[in-house]
Amino acid sequence: MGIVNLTPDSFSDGGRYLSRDAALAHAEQLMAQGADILDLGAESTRPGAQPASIDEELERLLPVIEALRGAPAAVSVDTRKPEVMRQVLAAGADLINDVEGMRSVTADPSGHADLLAQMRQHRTGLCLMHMQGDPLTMQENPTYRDPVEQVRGFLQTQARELVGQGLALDQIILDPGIGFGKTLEHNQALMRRLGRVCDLGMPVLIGISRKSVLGALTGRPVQERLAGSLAAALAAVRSGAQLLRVHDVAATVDALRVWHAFSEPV
Ligand code: HH2
Repeated sequence: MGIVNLTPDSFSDGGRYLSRDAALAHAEQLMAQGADILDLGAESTRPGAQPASIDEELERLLPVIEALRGAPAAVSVDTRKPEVMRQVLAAGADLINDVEGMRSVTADPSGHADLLAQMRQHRTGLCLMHMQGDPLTMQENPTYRDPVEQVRGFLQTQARELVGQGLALDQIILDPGIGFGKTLEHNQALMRRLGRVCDLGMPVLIGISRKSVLGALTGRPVQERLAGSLAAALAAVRSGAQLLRVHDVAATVDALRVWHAFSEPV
């Protein structure tokens, strides 16, 4: 999954692909490099980020989704807002990636009956991510009794709720949410014991590309985290991840090819 940020303020490339044309050129490049999914995001969720309005998100997303109709990659939209989900699905998006794990929908399923129906009908893929708190404050003092079991429990509950609302299990992808309300130790525990999330029986996605956890381990600024990102991607795959959300698609594809060629099948 290649990242296309249509934001002014994402942590590593905010502002670079704000215009429709710049975003499309970037999307084309990521597909040529081997991305199977494009993840379009119009609201940064980095720690401390300010929320975007529904209109701002839609103004940034809709022209790009329309231009990507018929593209060889699936189009995912990274959004927390049910109204944005509704409109991007109507415009042709294939997947919804919600960093809040669809909490707003499961808290009020009857209020979102039309969105759930749309997702059932189109067999929309749905990535449920775990986040403690919200982006404004999540890194202030994240605390867990047991991060792995709590994250697993949250993802299991959300997936069950949605299956209870008629979505199929094979529409759902799980993501422990590296860096979202988590210290280095929490992230490390989740990466090392990812099997506890994989054993829920749904594909697992990891987004760790260029994140500050890599800065904490290497001392490198965001522009110098490619080696760390590749090592983390391989560690995630070895632990059972089936999808990787990355900025550097070409380098990740190469790393995976070589690693698969020389590894025992897992
Ligand atoms: N991380 C970010 C955004 N969306 N979605 C999923 N499923 N998993 C992630 O780990 C994830 C995500 C980070 O967002 P942001 O800070 O805006 O930057 P970028 O989009 O460049 O990664």
